[in-house]
Amino acid sequence: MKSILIAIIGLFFIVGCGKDKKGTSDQKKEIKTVQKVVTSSAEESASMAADGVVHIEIRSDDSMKFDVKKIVVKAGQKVKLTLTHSGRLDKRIMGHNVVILKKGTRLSSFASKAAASRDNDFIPAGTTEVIAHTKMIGGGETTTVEFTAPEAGIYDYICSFPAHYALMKGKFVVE
Ligand SMILES: [Cu+2]
Repeated sequence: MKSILIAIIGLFFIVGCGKDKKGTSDQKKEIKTVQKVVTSSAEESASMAADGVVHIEIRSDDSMKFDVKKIVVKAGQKVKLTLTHSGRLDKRIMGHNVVILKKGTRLSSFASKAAASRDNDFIPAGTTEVIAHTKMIGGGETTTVEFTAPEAGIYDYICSFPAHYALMKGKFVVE
């Protein structure tokens, strides 16, 4: 599964490179970065602050990826999740958010409902499938959401911008 994912992302990256005229050394550097993100799937960035709130930082840019693929917290813990978009593209073109979904939610069906909800920041109106979500942001923006971690289990998180969830997803693990 992991090797397939690397292949897909690799392909995506090569296609992306073909479009611009960056130098070879630049390309090499970026490829390395992408591989690092994919191979370190256990990566997480949860740190406990003095106030007992767990701070999680997820970064994204103009490519469709999160730098964090797995987050581990404790049940009932207060979580402060910050998403940064360090790219340059507008949120109408390359918008990102983080949506943590309840257990049992089918990613493909949720994603298609979200894609049809442009008016509502790509969150289906009245949905009962979302535990927490940030707002949708574009390049240069940062957003934060605070919530309480649900009961123990493994939850999916995605970016709900149309078609992004195929690459922009991870596991939110509650112990
Ligand atoms: Cu996105």
